[in-house]
Amino acid sequence: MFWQCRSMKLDLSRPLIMGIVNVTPDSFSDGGAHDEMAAAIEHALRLIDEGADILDIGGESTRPGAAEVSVEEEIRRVVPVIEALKDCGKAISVDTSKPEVMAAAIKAGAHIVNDVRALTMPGALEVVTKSKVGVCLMHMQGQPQTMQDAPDYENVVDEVQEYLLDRARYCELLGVDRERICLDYGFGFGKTVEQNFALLANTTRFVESGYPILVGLSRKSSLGAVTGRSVKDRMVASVSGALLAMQGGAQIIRVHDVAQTVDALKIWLMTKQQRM
Ligand code: YH5
Repeated sequence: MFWQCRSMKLDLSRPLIMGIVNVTPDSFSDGGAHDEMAAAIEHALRLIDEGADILDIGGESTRPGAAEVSVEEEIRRVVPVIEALKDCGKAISVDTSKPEVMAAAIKAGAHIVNDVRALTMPGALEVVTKSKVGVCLMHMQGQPQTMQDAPDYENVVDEVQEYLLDRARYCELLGVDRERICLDYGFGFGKTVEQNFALLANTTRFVESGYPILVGLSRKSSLGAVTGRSVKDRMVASVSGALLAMQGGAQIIRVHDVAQTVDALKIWLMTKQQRM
């Protein structure tokens, strides 16, 4: 199985590790724009060294209650980082919902658009259709500011699955090749702790859809709810969740802790007859 991302055909015969690179003022430095960019690039290079297959560059926080960022500011944050990394040999993903940011990122060389809003912002689908980038369509109930207020489902697995398949079909209808699409059930996005784990436990159901499945649970609050640990102490819970996602057949795992997740991947691979 492959995921076609522009010129890159990602081989999904083993799970790929997507390393998270946040380009936000608070993540790395309190210096100026240059420091912020330099720190993000340095971090990305470290993640490559640790074994990341894909780098996910994000300039806007989608955590509940986070401040919104303007189009101009988001472009200012992510574009220089993408330009610096575009020839590093790894696939470059941009984590955004804004069509203008997608267009700027694609122009700068990004291979993947990773959208927690599944290309629902006006103009987003058109930007993606005009290029050949890979796209990750994620499910979210509500909007980041309020999504955790009252998650509501009759059957979370069925409803998320139906949403994602509808969205994939619609994107295909408007011209996104099937081989370019990846789906993500959106762990932590408008779901209770129980609902998040119901999705994780049913990863195989999503894998059976035939589309590549991306899972992102790294450091998320549901892991904190179960372990009683703060964000900085959720590495073991994150790697445990990543391993469960791999065992369920997920092909792309989005993580902060690349080195530790690669160790888990190596152990997992020994139980399959596959090679790195
Ligand atoms: C995702 O799951 N998540 S940004 C809250 C946290 C920790 C981490 C402390 N973009 C996903 O990583 N894209 C984000 O609590 C994503 N799938 C895809 N495809 C949120 C995040 C985070 C939020």
